[in-house]
Parts: sequence; C-alpha cells; structure tokens
Amino acid sequence: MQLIFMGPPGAGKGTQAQLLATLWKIPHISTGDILRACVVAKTTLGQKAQAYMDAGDLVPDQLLMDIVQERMNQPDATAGWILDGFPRTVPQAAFFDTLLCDVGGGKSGKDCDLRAVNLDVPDNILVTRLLSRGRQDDNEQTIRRRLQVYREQTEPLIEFYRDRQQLVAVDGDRSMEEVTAQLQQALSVDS
Ligand code: B4P
Repeated sequence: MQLIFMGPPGAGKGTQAQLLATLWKIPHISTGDILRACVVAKTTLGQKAQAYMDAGDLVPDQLLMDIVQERMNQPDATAGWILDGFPRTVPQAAFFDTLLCDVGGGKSGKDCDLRAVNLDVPDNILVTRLLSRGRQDDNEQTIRRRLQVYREQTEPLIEFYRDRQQLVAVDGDRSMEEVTAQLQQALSVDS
C-alpha cells in the first residue's frame, strides 16, 4: 500500500492516516509531525521551518524534499507507507515521482500502485475543527492563510492525480468512523 493523503488543513489527514497505518501495520509518515518535532528539538531545520509554519505558509520545497528523501530511504519504508501532508505543491509531486523511481526499482509514480486520497471538507467546518484543536498554528488568522495557500498551491494536485487515475476522493465531512469506513471501501481493504 502506497498512499498519499491530501486535503485542506484540518480535513483529517493526520487522523485517518494514523488510524489506517495502525490497522495495516505500515509507517505513517507525516511531514507536519516531522517538522513540529524539529521545531521542538530546535534543530537548524526546525528553526528555519518555524516562522513559515507560524505564519500558515508552506515550508520551502527543498527542505521538504530533503526530509522525505531521507525518510523514504529508511528500511521500514520499503513495503508500504502512508504519506500524510506530502506532496503539497506541484514541484514536490514532480520530485516525489523521481524519488519513487529511485527507491522503487525504476517504477515512477505514474506506473506504481500509488493512490492519492483527497479528503474534502467545507471551509466553515475546517475552521471550527482547527479552532477547537488549538495547536500553535490553529488561530483564525493563520488558519485563513493556510486555507488560501492550500487553494493556490496544493489543490492543483487533485487534477494531477485524477489525470493519472490515482485519485481517491472521499467526503471528509462525516464522523471519523464513517470516513475510515469510506476509505477502507474505496481502497478495497478489509481490516
Ligand atoms: P499538517 O501537520 O499536515 O497539518 P494540517 O493540514 O493542519 O492537519 P490535518 O489535515 O492532518 O488535520 P487533523 O487530522 O490533525 O501541516 C502543518 C504545517 O506544516 C503546514 O501548515 C505547513 O506549514 C507545514 N508542512 C507540512 N507538510 C508540508 C509540506 N509538504 N510542504 C510544505 N510545508 C509543509 O485534524 C484536525 C482536527 O480535526 C483534529 O482536532 C481532529 O481531531 C479533528 N477531526 C479529524 N477528523 C474529524 C472528523 N471526521 N470529524 C470531526 N473532527 C475531526
């Protein structure tokens, strides 16, 4: 199983990716979690990333590409994974194709069993969810900026994966259990 989770901030990417990764016993690789851990540890990367995250902006592509390349080369990432929050831009998606080709024995992203899940949730629900979670970047101004950045930079990836027939579109505006059930059905996996 090679799965990408996409969707606007607060769509439930992290929630569902964690649940399914536990069920399927594959790694859950969250670029947001990796970045937050670097911020807490005050690494050079964390210090560079923090200002972007606090402002609701995307962290520069090259930093994310380095993170993902290093993580995908670890031994537990050979059999399958759920990648949560990456790619988030067209250049990240192009880079990811090349990376998959390198780690996947020559099969590019277009030819491998990759599926790209998009969780769709209306903006007003996203704002309510994020405000009630209350993470450092979950204040109204930053949330509005994250939504704008999502529409401009990440949403084009929906068509990118739809064109390749790798897109799995799921209604994320349901209970967590209902979203999980929809995902299992759409991905045809019983667990
Ligand atoms: P992420 O960590 O990816 O976070 P997110 O998009 O805000 O949240 P997610 O969709 O995972 O929501 P969750 O399940 O937690 O990114 C944070 C920042 O990191 C970005 O803004 C960016 O700066 C940086 N970053 C990360 N990846 C990057 C990349 N590739 N390139 C550049 N920058 C990058 O759910 C949210 C809340 O909703 C939770 O409280 C949850 O309990 C609740 N919820 C979930 N599902 C629900 C449901 N079905 N019903 C009701 N509530 C639900």
